[in-house]
Amino acid sequence: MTNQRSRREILKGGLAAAGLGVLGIPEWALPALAQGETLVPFTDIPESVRWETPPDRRILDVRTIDGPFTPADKFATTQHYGHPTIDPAAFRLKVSGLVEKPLSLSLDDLKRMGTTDLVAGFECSGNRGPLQGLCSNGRWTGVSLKKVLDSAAINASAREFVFFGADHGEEEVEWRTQKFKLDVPFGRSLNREKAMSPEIFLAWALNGQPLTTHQGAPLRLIVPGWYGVANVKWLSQIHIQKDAYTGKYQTRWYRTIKGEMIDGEMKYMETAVTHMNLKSFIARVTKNGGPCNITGVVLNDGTPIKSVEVKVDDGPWQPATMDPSTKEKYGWKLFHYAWNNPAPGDHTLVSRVTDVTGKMQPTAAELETKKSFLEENSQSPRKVKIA
Ligand SMILES: Nc1nc2c(c(=O)[nH]1)N[C@H]1C(S)=C(S)[C@@H](COP(=O)(O)O)O[C@H]1N2
Ligand SMILES: [Mo]
Repeated sequence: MTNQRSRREILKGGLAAAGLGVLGIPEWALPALAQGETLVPFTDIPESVRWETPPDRRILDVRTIDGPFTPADKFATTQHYGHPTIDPAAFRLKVSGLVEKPLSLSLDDLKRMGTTDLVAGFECSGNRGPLQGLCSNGRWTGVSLKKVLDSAAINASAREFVFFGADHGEEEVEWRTQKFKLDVPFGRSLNREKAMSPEIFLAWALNGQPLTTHQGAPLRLIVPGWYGVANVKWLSQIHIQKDAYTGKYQTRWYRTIKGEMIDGEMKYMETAVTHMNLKSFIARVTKNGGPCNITGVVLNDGTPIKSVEVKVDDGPWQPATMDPSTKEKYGWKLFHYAWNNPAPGDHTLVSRVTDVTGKMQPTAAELETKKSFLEENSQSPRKVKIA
């Protein structure tokens, strides 16, 4: 038995036990296939993948992507402290600190401040190949954060805007030779300029339905074009201060350590995880008789896209076509590539995206000096088998 064969047999066995089809996903979860169309199997799915994830986490099976919006019950989801319990009737968003008018707003108060839609997709900064399942795209309904902040009358001295979730946990906080165990909320901050920019959004609905607990009900922050961690769920308080916020998930966990050549010397620099780096990946391959159709996803910070190319095995880069249904600035973009008459056997497929500034998705080799695993946006190969 070859390695590959045994891996596939094991995968099959495990899936049968879980009551799933050979593809590892319930039949109803698959997008409709055209008549005569079949899904081409990926052969690089790690044995360790658990499609049946714990109830508060979920990866998106990217093979099910068939349109611009991810349904709420498939939307990728994760967090650090589990789900908090919030009574929506008693819920108030507090705005405190360096403001003339501290606020305590119910969801209805917020809705009266205006209701607009924003299409935004994001990925967790830990998302990576081959599965790339920690990303999704949605149509959010809510209000511009700036409207809320303007009504609180922000003090001129305000510099740092801290967003706290209702979720919390015990953390060890070190000071000099002392260690304290403190119960702290999940918090993330934005500087004044970013917090006051008009696209920052407070959302109470996804795809036309109230947020579920998984997505941060009743209210979450959306920082369009930034990695998932910025989008604070179960948002309960905005505290405005002068000093930099130094919570664990602000200044320690969501950092990238990467070597850069500066004046001929390698310097290891640490940067904050903020806007999404330019990424594309192949999500799904289908076959209709001879030809195959490859569908993929582009995520970035909203900079317009110039092109996506696809490479089959050692062939040349070939242009893919952008899907006209995904044109929103901060939404993910889908692309398609017609792979005509692929030979039976194993193949490697990879995509790369270029934006209008000329920036191109890096190769894995170009990211070699990145020591921490977040912000992994390199070209992401997939392996398939044509029957
Ligand atoms: N309150 C709160 N918000 C949070 C987190 C958290 O732990 N607590 N995790 C962040 C991270 S790391 C990610 S990737 C996204 C995930 O959002 P989703 O579950 O809607 O995909 O939520 C972000 N917002
Ligand atoms: Mo994340």
